[in-house]
Amino acid sequence: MQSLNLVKLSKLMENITQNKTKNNKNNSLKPDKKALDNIDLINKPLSLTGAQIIVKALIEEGVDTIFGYPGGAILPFYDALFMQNKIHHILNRHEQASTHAAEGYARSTGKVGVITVTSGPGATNAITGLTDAYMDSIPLVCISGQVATSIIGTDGFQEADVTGLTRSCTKYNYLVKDVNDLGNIIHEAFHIARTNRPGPVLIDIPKDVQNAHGKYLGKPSTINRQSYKVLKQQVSIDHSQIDQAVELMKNAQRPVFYVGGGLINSGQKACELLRQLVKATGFPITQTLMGLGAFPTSDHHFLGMLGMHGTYEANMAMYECDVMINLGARFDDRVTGRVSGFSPNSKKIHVDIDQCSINKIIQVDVGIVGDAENVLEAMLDRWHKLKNVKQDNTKEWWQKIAKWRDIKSLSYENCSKTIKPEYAIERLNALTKNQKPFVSTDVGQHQMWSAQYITFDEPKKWLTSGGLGTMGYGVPSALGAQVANPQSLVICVSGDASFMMNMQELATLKQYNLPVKIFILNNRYMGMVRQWQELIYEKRESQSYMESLPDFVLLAQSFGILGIECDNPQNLDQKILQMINHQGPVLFNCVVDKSENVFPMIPAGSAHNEILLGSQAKSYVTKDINAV
Ligand SMILES: Cc1cc2nc3c(=O)[nH]c(=O)nc-3n(C[C@H](O)[C@H](O)[C@H](O)COP(=O)(O)OP(=O)(O)OC[C@H]3O[C@@H](n4cnc5c(N)ncnc54)[C@H](O)[C@@H]3O)c2cc1C
Ligand SMILES: Cc1ncc(C[n+]2csc(CCOP(=O)(O)OP(=O)(O)O)c2C)c(N)n1
Repeated sequence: MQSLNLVKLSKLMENITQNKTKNNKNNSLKPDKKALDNIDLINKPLSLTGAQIIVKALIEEGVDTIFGYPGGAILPFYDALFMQNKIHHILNRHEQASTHAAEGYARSTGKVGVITVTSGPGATNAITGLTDAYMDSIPLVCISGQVATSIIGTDGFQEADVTGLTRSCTKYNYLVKDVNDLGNIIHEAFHIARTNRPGPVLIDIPKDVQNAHGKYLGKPSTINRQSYKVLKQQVSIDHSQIDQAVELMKNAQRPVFYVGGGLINSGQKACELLRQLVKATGFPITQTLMGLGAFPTSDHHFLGMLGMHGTYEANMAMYECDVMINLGARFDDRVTGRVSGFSPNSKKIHVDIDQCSINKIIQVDVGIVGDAENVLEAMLDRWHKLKNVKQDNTKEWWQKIAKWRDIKSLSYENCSKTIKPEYAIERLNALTKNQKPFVSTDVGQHQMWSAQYITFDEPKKWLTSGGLGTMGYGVPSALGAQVANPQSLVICVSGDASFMMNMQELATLKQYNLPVKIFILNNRYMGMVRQWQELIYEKRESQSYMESLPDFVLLAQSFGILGIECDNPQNLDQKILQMINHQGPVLFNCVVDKSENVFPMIPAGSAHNEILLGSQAKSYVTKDINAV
């Protein structure tokens, strides 16, 4: 059987070679793209090259798209890729962009994003994106080429200790030494990336392993790793803890749900169960930057985002609540502020799939380890069985919240001459929200204004770099989301400084005609840095002014895409409409007020009740604000 397969394979390779020669004679580079597909896995076990095994295993994992950049050590794989037509390869212009594109693809679909890079600089360029995905729990598989095994450790050309370098920024990593292990490793990598707390997994594959022949047995029906158990498949949640949690909720007078990115990871059903629980309990809810969209932000139970740039009502509710229910959030320091002043008088419930998250930063009264979907199902079931729940337990609490809401902490002084950045985002939202766009951002003030003013009524629509705060994330992640969702409107809100960190991706957008709309809030500053310098460093604007910027319209044109500029609030709507009605990619240079700051703001190290308000909101503050 096996020898028959080898005969088949060698015939096939002969055909491929003949085809290639023929094609080359015709000066055409088109190969027989079906060649690799024709290798029949039914007649397993089959000897393939390592490179072919990678392609086959990716196809069996259902991979339709990979983002990457070739180079010497990954060329065998790129050659095998050339011989098939199931996987679409997007050629980014920088490996960092490939990783963010894969993140955008993954976050917007719930699938694993895949990246392929070469050894040395290819792999090191991917490290920022891997770290970003690690911080934000995004499932990725990164395949890196490595120098041949005989050269490893000799400072070979383009050699880097990639497994060493990525050990702390991946959920798991592998250096494959034997081609016969390759197939299983790839399937295991996908399994690890997507299950439990998702994250990036790297597989470093030396060039000789890609060239060697080995056996591939196909995708195993189950993956059993002694040290790795999948929580979602374990139905046995600790019901005594669910009972304790629901008992606290039942007696709460000032409860608040604090919901994070874990809900988005858990999936659509978890988000639906959350809606049901909020409806059943009538409790207010706040979401982290990473959680936006898990619960509809237009619902009246939603208090706005919490944390450093969260709303007054969300932060005050967190400060004064008596029961806090954290669902899939990790008590990040942008959220807690000074830990000793965080939600000082509440009983705390924390639901997280990662055991290590519980009691890591904030000591809780009830810690439940589990997938949000399973836990919410159990909580809801328990809540419905409760008897004698007082309907008006939280009436006074809602009255207090209404007073906090009256402050209108997101209000700002608008202007008829210059475009206020908040206004620009509000208009962008108003003119696009009926299309339910995917929105990515870069990092800085524009990111916070987007979080504050854009409506997110569905999960997976919001793509932002929360944990690492990576400038340069916005354009490529939007690109990845657009590849995954070709019919959807995809907008990237960026800043002039962040945009320039990955602007080479305009070429990728053009090449694949990906109609991403890039909306730059151009304040000529690293605005967020300038804001801190103004508020904390007595206005010493050290290195935060962008003295030289390109002409963004001409820049867009030079890449062959449409550039639009607007500096007048009166023209803004019409130009935004021009942008969204354009069929292809657009670079929109929105020239905004240079000196606007993001408010509210809780200075780092302060507590939630030490929140700073903008001047407009301050004017709404009344003396009896806390008197209910
Ligand atoms: C300039 C800037 C300003 C920022 N300001 C703010 C701010 O004002 N407010 C704010 O909220 N953030 C802010 N952030 C983001 C902040 O740094 C963190 O990224 C964010 O708060 C973390 O969100 P999260 O707690 O939802 O955690 P995530 O990073 O999304 O982590 C998710 C948690 O859920 C768990 N989990 C994963 N899957 C599941 C599952 N299936 N079931 C259950 N649990 C699961 C994980 O183990 C993890 O603990 C800012 C970032 C930047 C760059
Ligand atoms: C790669 C990287 N370098 C530095 C920073 C620190 N940083 C955070 S926000 C910011 C300024 C961003 O400026 P811009 O993109 O113009 O956005 P704005 O704040 O003006 O909206 C900087 C430098 C970062 N987050 N990421």
